[in-house]
Amino acid sequence: MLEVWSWPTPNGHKVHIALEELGLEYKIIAVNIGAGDQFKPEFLKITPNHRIPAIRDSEGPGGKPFTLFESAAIMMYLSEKAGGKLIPKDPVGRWKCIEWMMFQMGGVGPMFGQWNHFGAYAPEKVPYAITRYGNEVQRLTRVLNHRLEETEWLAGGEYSMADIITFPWLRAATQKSPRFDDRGYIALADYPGVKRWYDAIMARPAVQRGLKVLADARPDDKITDTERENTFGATQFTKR
Ligand SMILES: N[C@@H](CCC(=O)N[C@@H](CS)C(=O)NCC(=O)O)C(=O)O
Repeated sequence: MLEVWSWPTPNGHKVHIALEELGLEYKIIAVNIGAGDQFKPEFLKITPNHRIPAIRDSEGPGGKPFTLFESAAIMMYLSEKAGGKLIPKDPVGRWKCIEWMMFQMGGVGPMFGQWNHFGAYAPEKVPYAITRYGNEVQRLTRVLNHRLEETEWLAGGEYSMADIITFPWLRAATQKSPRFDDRGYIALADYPGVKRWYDAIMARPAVQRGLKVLADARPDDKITDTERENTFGATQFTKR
């Protein structure tokens, strides 16, 4: 049994999409991070970092129970479990896939995340932070655009985990939602390479299925005081 502890945020979506693309069976356990579920002892047994996504595989390496956190590590593990699907086999493609996965983990995720934070979640507006992270979002999207004007997919000629891990962040930066109306959006029309890639990913049935996982669990609304406290307030620093 593969248990996936998750919530419908970009970091959750990437794993939901990967699971649907790989055709693995899994059980979703909702961790409502706005309500503080991430601090429950049963979740902290799976990840010491109280962040989604995290998994527990009752048939891990050596047939033994195994836990894993950090979305990129989870996606590599799932690929291996499915016989190596979605990470290219040839060395160039494989390393390019890992390169762009790291670019997401070290660049796109943290910078887009801070833009969301200061643009939509922070209790007061800090213009410097909104400009700083907004500029980084534009810069990183230009980097992706350069790549996607040269190659069909981020790893090169084939769709891979590198595309799946990056796509949900672009979706959150472009799709209209009351949550992000004050922050603003990036326009895909300004990035033709990214737009072609984005539309091709969005059209995949497994992606549509992945986006539906837990979709009704989280209102698409502005952040509440309770959510703000649990995800960014003192609770964060007193529980760990
Ligand atoms: N680097 C981590 C980031 C995970 C992460 O930031 N998850 C957020 C949701 S998108 C979370 O669980 N936040 C809960 C909290 O901050 O307590 C990954 O890629 O898995």
